Amino acid sequence: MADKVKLYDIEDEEYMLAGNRMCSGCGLSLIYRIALKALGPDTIITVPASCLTVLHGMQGFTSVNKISVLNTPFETVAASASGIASALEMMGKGNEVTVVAFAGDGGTTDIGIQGLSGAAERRTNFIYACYDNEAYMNTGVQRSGSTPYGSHTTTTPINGKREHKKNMPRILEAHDIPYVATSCASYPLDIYAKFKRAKEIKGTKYLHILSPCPPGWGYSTQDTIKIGKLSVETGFWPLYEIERGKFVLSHPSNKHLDPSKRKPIEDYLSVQKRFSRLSNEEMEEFKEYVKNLWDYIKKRVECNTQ
Ligand SMILES: Cc1ncc(C[n+]2csc(CCOP(=O)(O)OP(=O)(O)O)c2C)c(N)n1
Ligand code: SF4
Ligand SMILES: [Mg+2]
Repeated sequence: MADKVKLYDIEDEEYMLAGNRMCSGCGLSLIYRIALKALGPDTIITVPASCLTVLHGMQGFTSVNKISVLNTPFETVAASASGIASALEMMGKGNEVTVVAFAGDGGTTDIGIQGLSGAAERRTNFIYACYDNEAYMNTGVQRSGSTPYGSHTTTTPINGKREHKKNMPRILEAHDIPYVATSCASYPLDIYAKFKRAKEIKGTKYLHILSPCPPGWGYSTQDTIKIGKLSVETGFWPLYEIERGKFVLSHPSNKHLDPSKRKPIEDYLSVQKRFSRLSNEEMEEFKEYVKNLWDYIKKRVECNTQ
């Protein structure tokens, strides 16, 4: 499992330069800055079409420093990372360079899932990181497989999305890979620790990081950290690691096995415009979703102690 990280453990070196084209308050900017510090310069990253491409900018004007990045077609981020990982193995550099595919939720849960599944099944030695802003944000907030129930997007404008979020970490765990973890932009130490751990393990590692997005979710730019924390504190987005089948809740989610320690889900939903038209019945549906999620987690945690 990931080692506990303190603020002074985080690298001073900045791989993301000041000034980029992301919206102010973007959760992805925070995630990427911390992830690059954990990964270091001996890293090659593949990035599909997404807000992350915008962060990188164009050759000659890029905001990312010292780390090699390859922009790939939307559906090929895992396939291109697989090719790079194979080439490095053949050159005898498989242990020297970390290969990372870094993609949005659309590029992961929908359009890139086939390539990701194939790479995981082939035991490709790479980290796949999905930053999840819960819609196709770069093209104007279209619904993805990872958009939550009830959320209004430009393709679910009348009643909001009718289905719950696809549980991608569970899908990846079913591939029997050595490391799966969740995190959130509001917890930089957690992000850092989990990238560091993923880097140490050979084989396919999958990180799924919730990434609040002010324009897509409908809140003020200064509230990104607060909203991300509410996702965790209400139990909507549990933080955990699964290393070689062992499921461990991360701080601060470990206390949320007790439902009385979770904040009401309304605290999270009511501060975002995308959920502003939820009916009472839909709110109940959300509560049921969180309850089911935690019933499952409880079983997983109990399995570890048997
Ligand atoms: C094959 C293909 N289809 C559609 C697009 C248009 N496109 C570019 S970015 C994007 C949205 C990506 O969504 P996501 O992966 O969730 O990343 P985000 O933009 O939210 O960061 C889309 C649909 C494309 N570039 N290529
Ligand atoms: S649309 Fe959302 S994810 Fe994209 S740059 Fe803006 S805040 Fe970040
Ligand atoms: Mg997205």
